[in-house]
Amino acid sequence: MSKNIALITGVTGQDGSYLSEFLLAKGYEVHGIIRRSSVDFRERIAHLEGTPNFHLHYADMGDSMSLVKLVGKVQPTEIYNLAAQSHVQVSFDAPEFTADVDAVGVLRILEAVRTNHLEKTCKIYQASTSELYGKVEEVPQNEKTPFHPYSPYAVAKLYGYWIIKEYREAYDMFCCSGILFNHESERRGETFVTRKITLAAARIAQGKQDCLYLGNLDSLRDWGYAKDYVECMWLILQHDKPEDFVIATGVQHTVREFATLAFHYAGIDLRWEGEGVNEKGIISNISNPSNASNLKVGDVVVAVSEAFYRPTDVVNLWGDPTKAKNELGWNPQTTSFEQLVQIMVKHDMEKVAADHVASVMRTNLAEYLEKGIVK
Ligand code: NAP
Ligand code: F7E
Repeated sequence: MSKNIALITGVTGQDGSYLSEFLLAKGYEVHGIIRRSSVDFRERIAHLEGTPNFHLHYADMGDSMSLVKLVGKVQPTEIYNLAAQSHVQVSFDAPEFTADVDAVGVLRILEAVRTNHLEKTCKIYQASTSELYGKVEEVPQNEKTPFHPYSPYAVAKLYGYWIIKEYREAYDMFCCSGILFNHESERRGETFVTRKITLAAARIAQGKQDCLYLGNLDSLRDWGYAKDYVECMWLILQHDKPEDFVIATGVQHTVREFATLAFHYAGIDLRWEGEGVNEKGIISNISNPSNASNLKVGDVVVAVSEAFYRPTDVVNLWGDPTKAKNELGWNPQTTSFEQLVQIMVKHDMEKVAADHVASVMRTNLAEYLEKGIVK
């Protein structure tokens, strides 16, 4: 039997790290693309480095030659194209870079496969996104819902979606899009709204931060757990024919609801007062007071800042995962919204506490060294 060899672009990201673990557990040889950075600690995959079937290679989505050479060297049977400038708000500040990596980058991967004559043996998964629905034309959204991208990120991803479809039809390649709705985890980047909230709730509960500033609290998202979603990426490539799938939980919540629940799990109940930019999250009850915090009922711990409003914002994402459920046998309710928030808050409460202990130890050590107590 031929060996399963996966090449993952974006291996250092949230999804890349979970997908690597998933594929290694299935016996795959996993190759990941990394790029040079001045800080070489790759936090999300550090625990995998040194694993016999796990290999990292330098390349870049902006560098065709590096991709062609790497695809030729690795001879993958499956490529998971997860690399992207994935932050919607950042795409307004760096639209050209976003287009290069998120749009033309997809083309570069497809051409790297063709240049190496692997189009009949290598399947390709493309990380498409619910942001394609943008200024939504129907709710909930499924595989037939028209697209209306509403940010430079979404427009770039739309090119990726269509070029994948084009190569499938023109060259009979097994390439597919997973149209994934927001998926979060304790490994989520710290500037996405969910992780920003869970980290801030943990810091505020432990007296390390006074207030959390957010943008649009009314925005609706269909949030799932990233660990559950990487299974779908694999299932899409194991399907008998190449097709696109919506991956979502089918349940919608506002940013405000996410924040209310996250603070609750951190021991702080909130009530909301005011509207728009004047809305505030105010403490109504403290169930788990930390010695380190001086919090009291009535304190404002969440406020709105216009700095986090977007020139155009996608405000009503709600996915219909029926096709994935019926054709891939995937369960969209493996982890509930409540469980997801709880997992993230528990992780961040522990992280903030551990960071505090580490900082106290560093301070003590510096003092002991200065006084000559330790040498
Ligand atoms: P992420 O945590 O932001 O990870 C992005 C990855 O892309 C990182 O490994 C990053 O490398 C890499 N990358 C960026 N530019 C690159 C370049 N020029 N060359 C090589 N690698 C580059 O994103 P994620 O949340 O795991 O998402 C994975 C994919 O799914 C992305 O394509 C995203 O757009 C898409 N998506 C995500 C969601 C979601 O809710 N998470 C939903 C739908 C679609 P560095 O570590 O070096 O920066
Ligand atoms: O924003 C609102 C914001 O940045 C969610 C990426 O993985 O999922 C992600 O994109 C909502 C938006 O994710 C803040 O305006 C309010 O309406 O967490 P986010 P996103 O833009 O949905 C999709 C599916 C992807 O494909 C992307 O790669 O929350 N919001 N206040 C805020 N958002 C942020 N970041 N920060 C705030 O303070």
